[in-house]
Amino acid sequence: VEQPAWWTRAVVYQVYPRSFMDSDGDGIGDLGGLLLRLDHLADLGVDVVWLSPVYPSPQADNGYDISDYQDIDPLFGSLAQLDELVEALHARGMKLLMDLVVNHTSDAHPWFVESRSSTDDPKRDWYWWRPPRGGMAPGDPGAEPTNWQSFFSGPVWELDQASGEYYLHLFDRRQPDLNWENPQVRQAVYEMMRWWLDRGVDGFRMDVINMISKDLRGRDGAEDGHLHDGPPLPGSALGDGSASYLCGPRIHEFLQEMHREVFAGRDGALLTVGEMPGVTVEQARLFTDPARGEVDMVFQFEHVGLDQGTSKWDLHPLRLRDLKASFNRWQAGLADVGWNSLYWDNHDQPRAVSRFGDDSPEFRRDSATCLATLLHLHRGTPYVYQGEEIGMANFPFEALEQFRDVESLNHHVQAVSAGADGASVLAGLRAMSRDNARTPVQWDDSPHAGFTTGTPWIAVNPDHAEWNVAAQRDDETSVLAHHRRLIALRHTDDVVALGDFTMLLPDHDEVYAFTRSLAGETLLVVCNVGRTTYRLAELLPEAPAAELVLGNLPDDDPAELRPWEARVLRLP
Ligand code: TEU
Repeated sequence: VEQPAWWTRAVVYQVYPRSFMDSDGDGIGDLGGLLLRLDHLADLGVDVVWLSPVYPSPQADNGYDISDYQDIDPLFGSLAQLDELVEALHARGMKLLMDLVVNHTSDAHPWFVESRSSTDDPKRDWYWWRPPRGGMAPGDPGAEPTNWQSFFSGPVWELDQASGEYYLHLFDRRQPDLNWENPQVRQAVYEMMRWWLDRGVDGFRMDVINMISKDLRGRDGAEDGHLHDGPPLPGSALGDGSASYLCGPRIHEFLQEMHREVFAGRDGALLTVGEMPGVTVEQARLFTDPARGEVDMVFQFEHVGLDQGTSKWDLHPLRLRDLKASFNRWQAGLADVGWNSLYWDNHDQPRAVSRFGDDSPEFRRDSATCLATLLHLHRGTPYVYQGEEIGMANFPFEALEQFRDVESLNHHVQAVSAGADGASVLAGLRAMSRDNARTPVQWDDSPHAGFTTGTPWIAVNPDHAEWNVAAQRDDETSVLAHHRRLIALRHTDDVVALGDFTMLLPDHDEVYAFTRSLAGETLLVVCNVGRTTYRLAELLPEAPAAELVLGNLPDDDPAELRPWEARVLRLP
């Protein structure tokens, strides 16, 4: 019998370096700061650190616009410090995942600078260049080769005046997309990846990796024929091109090639996770089937889309039964083949306690620990995003000047110029802006929360006086202590790591319950995702008599399930 992979019992912690810890007083977090805080991670018990990009970058998208894949931006430190980080993490039994952003580069990357320099430059074909739409002049309204809207508002095509051609950028115009059809591009990426692995890093989180294969052929199959327009997007003059670039025709071929060229022969101790917006369960089974040699697990986006309407700014209340149906489908779909990653938060999502929990003073601690229990007890590898372990909440944004994120700022410009009312655009930003996740980690109650001695690049949440690491470190009832226990439980309990998943009470509007079973042992997990008190026996007759393995509230009445209470019980 084959041993389950090491990462089936691992927990990953994501560091967004700009907001984690600043060591030099410039107000921006750095590697020196991360090195100072490794004890926090060791104390939490996490196994892997995923580090968001620290490479040289103009920082148009906080480092997701890379201008050199094989160095460290002086803003964050040096290669020597990166080596020091690898060594220090390994010494503590932790691994390091680098962020691999190879769907696009920065427009300042030498590859793009060369590519744009002339239409016959050898690197011209490393990016997606196209002439204006048939018969139109460069720059004419609507002359973009397709009608696709970019993730960060506006068209995905940017005109280069010098050549009269457009280049493709699915994200910001300063993030041109690499052309993976060109084998030289792929080899250059693989070589860079091997260089990092040789340096001692333990794997990669792969940014929007399901977008690297694109179909830009026209309807008649000709490259320069009429390209595919997408269906119109609600409230926009532009269209949805995702059918042409999400999980495109060669995506599995490219990932298998990458696996052969980069990971083959050294996979065992490594970890790969592919970030895949729009991926379906059926596709994820293929991506994560170990026999196919693609990636170990994927980030899917279904559960973080359930509280949205036609766009991420169009808010809808989450219905718990939809969340259960979604998780249940992913648990079942990747049960016999493949593996799930589990997350509420990352640097692109608002804070879970504010979004899915209840960040009012009365229920903030309890809802943060309830959500954590719910997530960590599923089958899959849990990801903890910096600050989540202390219940950090959304920022009380009041004015546009407080935002930093390119996505938020572009959206505001676009929405207001399209006639939307400023106050309602701001309300959407307040709830959904990625900046909610990007305010500095709250280490203590000092003026800048112990994050920096300078002026932080984005404001520290005013709630840091109460909500901070120092206040929770020695408090066994804290959100932090609860995360420590959940992580330890996954390390010690085979049922948590490997047990089968069965959803219970699928239609209940407030209680989320399931079992995990392995070799005759069963854990029952019951979480009250709301403010009502329930008689436990009326929900799950076997629960009151079961042994409590872990709970998030003081255990004074086993018969009752109180607001935001979560219990992990062992059935006899
Ligand atoms: O994000 C990809 C992505 O599609 C989203 O999470 C995106 O940020 C969100 O949907 C916008 O509404 C990845 C990175 O995680 C993100 O930080 C980068 O900005 C993006 O790719 C481009 O590299």
